Amino acid sequence: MGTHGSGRSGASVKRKAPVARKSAPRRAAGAYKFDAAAETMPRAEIERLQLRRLKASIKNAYDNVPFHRSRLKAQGFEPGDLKRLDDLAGLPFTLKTDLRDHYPFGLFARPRTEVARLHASSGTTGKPTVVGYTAKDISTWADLMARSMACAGGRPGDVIHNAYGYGLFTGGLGAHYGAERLGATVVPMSGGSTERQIVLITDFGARVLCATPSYALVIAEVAEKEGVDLRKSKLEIGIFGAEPWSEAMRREVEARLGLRAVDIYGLSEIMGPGVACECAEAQAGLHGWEDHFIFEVIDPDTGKRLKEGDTGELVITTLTKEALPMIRYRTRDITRLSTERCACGRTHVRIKRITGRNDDMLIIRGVNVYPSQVEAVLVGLPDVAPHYQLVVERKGSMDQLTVEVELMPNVVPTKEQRAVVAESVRHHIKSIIGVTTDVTVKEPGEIPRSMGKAVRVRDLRPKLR
Ligand code: DLL
Repeated sequence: MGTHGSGRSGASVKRKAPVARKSAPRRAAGAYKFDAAAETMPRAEIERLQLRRLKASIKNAYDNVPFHRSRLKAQGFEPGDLKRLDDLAGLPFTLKTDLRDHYPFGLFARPRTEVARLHASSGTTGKPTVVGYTAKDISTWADLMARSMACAGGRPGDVIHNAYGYGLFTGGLGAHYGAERLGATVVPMSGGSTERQIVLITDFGARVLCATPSYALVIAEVAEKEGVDLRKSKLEIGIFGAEPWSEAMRREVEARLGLRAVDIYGLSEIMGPGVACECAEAQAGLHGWEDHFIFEVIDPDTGKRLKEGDTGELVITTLTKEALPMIRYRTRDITRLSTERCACGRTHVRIKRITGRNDDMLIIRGVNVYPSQVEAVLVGLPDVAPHYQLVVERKGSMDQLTVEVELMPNVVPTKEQRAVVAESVRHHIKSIIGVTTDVTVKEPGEIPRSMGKAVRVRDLRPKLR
């Protein structure tokens, strides 16, 4: 920390305990204020705050969401029964399918008229997962995102180039509001038009780049091809997330863009980006903001809570969300936790790098894709058999998804017919799921049939370390 207006680059931040600034940093009206007390709170105090907020959050869910109320009641649980933080471990999990089953607004704890914004991410089938925010939720999110950006080394007065996608995806607007709250100048670039990104990064003097790590590498590659040396630009910090990435990838992108790359984590169901973020000082795990969330790691098979340091599935409970309180949401993300004090001085738990997921969701260039969604698209198309495989490869620094489909046996497999089917599959997947794919049209019977569970995905990407 200590990076607010200090003039030091992210790369040279010293390892020292955070210090609150004496003079207020230059800020836009209502902007984020660095709160050392919140980020370096003794753990006993964090837990006291969590218990108080958890009681209120469970009551919000119980009073206002019939789904939560009936499940808690079925266990004989009333909100007043929650006495200790550990009591949370006895409550039921919430799953992504619960959101789908109550599509679109059934898990909201506020009437639609109090919902200021909706976002959506891929659901497991045709319907997206819809999330909602009150005006206060959006403000809390902006605070946490500004806190995350400051933690990553961003500071008021920075130019923040935001290449996360704008729209229903939480990345673009999440980073946007956070950058404004921080008191930075935000460039709302969104993804794509890579040549233009490079011109604007250079001309506007961006110090911070927000993007998925794979897109950051694309920016580096295109710049190199064009003979632009972004290492000589003003870029100092990359705030990269929304997909799993490795230490090797971090080193690569840092070397090629000449910046310090920091990992940021979040998910729409819980809030969006800014649930947790690494600090520039240690780059050793993501500080999970425990004044707003409770993090647990469970054994994905038994559902039992694991002890600190053990690897399992991350489960998150929200403490301050108004519109969409979440009780023990199973993220499917695999990681481990550490409450060991960080070199930066922050006391909030660290979530170690997310190494993968324990469901079949793929993240292709930042877009979440479930095989079942692709299946739902294919089943609706004429001439295409319901047999398919998804092949994921790394081409350069980008993930490429190829959908292998089969023609129906009654279709004459001319070259033209294949081309028509390929284009139709590509077009429908792009417009319904939002991801660009290659399509290979195979002969009837060519896709391998399975005796047990069908193998839907061939993931040929190098494994994360
Ligand atoms: O990806 C929110 C986000 C935007 C995070 C920008 C960071 C930056 P969803 O689209 O709902 O939300 O996808 C959430 O993405 O459950 C993880 O599987 C994956 N994910 C997000 N951040 C990371 C990360 C946004 N740093 C899902 N490392 C999550 C690994 C990540 N996986």
